[in-house]
Amino acid sequence: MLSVKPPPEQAPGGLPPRLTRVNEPRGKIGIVGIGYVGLPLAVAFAEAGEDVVCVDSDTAKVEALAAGRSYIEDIPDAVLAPLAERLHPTLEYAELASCEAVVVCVPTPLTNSREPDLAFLLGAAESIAANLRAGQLVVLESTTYPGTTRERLVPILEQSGMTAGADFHVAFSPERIDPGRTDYTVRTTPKIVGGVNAASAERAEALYGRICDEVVVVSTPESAELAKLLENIFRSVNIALVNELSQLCDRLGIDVWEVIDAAATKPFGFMRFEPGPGMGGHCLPVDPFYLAFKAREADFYPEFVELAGKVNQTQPAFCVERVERALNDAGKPVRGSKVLLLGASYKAGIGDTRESPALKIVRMLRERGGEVSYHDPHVAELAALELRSAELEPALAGADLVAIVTAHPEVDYRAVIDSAALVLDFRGVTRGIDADNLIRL
Ligand code: SAJ
Repeated sequence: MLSVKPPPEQAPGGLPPRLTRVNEPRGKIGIVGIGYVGLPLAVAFAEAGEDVVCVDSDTAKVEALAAGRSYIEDIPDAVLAPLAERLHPTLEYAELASCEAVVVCVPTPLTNSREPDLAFLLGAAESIAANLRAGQLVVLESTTYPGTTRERLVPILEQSGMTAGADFHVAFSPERIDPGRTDYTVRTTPKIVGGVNAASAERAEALYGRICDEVVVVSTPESAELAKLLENIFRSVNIALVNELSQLCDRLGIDVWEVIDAAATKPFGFMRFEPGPGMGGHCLPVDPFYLAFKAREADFYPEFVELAGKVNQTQPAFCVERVERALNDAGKPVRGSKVLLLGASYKAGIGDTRESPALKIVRMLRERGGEVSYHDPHVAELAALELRSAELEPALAGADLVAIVTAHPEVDYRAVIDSAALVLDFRGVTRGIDADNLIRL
């Protein structure tokens, strides 16, 4: 737990004392970007008794939050209702002037040429700088490459004429929001902080100590930035390994699921990852490119990391090849065949379709003349593909092939197998079931 330090001495001339102590006067907490990272954080601070200024450039989000309506699947309206007094959604950055700390949770996507796109971050930094007050702490939570906080954010904030680490404080603290996860929360997930100096780290430690059971202080923002990338790239590399293994097992005629189940019986030294139709979401497919970008600046080529990205990118095509072969074995070409995809979101239990492999599979099957539909209890429509989620029973009956792309827990897969002509399971959710019309990845 955090140590409480004695109150600071007064600096000469009545100005707020230069920042050397953690327990600065308590003002509001500012959150910039109230999306899937910012909103859970705002809720955590409000539940801890803080007044939270929630800034976003999306009028719809600000209006929804002002009306107590959530737009994040993991945060039901009932959670927001008791916090209405404490959450202050606004489009106005000027309201951050009353905050003791400002936490930045804006998107850090990729450009079309798969380079880091810091536009949202740099834009937010400009607006924060224009309203920056002495004594404030600014924390960046958006996932990014090491050096962003010190090399990109600080110079913009210092346009205020103040000095980072002296007149105001800056730290990086990676978000660890895992959509759909319930066993860990913002409070119970250890929070890493790295300050531009020791005083900034102390401030950030004190801030998160109000909402997190454990705060882990690292020596620099760069270490914190890279730790986040490592966490996610560790997953993308291991997912690539088992995806590649699934392609090899297909060649060798070995059941990849049996292999992984067997390996996972080892009580030490092995961590289970599962092959599938590919890797989606807004983090794992993106983060390796942030690392590679920074590495190239240092004339370093992280081939391992980039290779994992390439392997995961090939998995949707491998799944389409499996559909082609399964239909062919049933004497049907893809052209004109009705293919129903079960699950469109990028992973089970959520409705997020960003970078979902299902989108690529729909496009590739359509290119081959397939008539593709989907059913997903979490995704009502795929507007870009002009598709709406089909009613399950009639869709199962009418399909030549049903492919399980995302295995939502609320679907009865035994019933799917009983009522479909042919089922191809890309997620291994039918393990333990043997049926003539069932094929697994
Ligand atoms: N996937 C597999 N096989 C596996 C595990 C995942 O194919 O064994 C696929 C999933 O189906 C999905 C993709 O990978 O398409 C990513 O899913 P995920 O659950 O691994 O990751 P995210 O993107 O939903 O969330 C990750 C989490 N990172 C870690 O657990 C280290 C989350 O905690 C982060 O906060 C989040 O990234 C983020 O925002 O960075």
